[in-house]
Amino acid sequence: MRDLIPSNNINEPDGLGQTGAVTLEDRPEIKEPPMYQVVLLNDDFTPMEFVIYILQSIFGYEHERSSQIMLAVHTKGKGVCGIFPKEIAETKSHEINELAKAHEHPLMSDIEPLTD
Ligand code: TYC
Repeated sequence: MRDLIPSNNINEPDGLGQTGAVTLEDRPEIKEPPMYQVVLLNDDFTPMEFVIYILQSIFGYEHERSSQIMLAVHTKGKGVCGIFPKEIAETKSHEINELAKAHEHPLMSDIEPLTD
């Protein structure tokens, strides 16, 4: 019976065997983007208040929280200041490094992939 139906009938509008129908999955898989942590590195010269200012302006932390993160980096050598999708993490790290350079401080940050 199938042979009697022309290929460009209403079920195959383009005549190429394509119905144009879209199949929706019952439970579409929602993939979360891979996340990256922005890591701040300690150095001996960048003023503590400058690091606090960076954390407030780039990450939106309040002074108290920024101070805690800065002191953790100061004592441990490095520390995570936020976790974001790759492009946002790259932008924030780049902003830190550029601001530090503009103020002639050696402060550096980097990003690291988070594998869960
Ligand atoms: N160690 C610096 C100082 O004693 C302060 C500092 C903290 C620098 C954190 C960088 O990521 C840093 N002035």
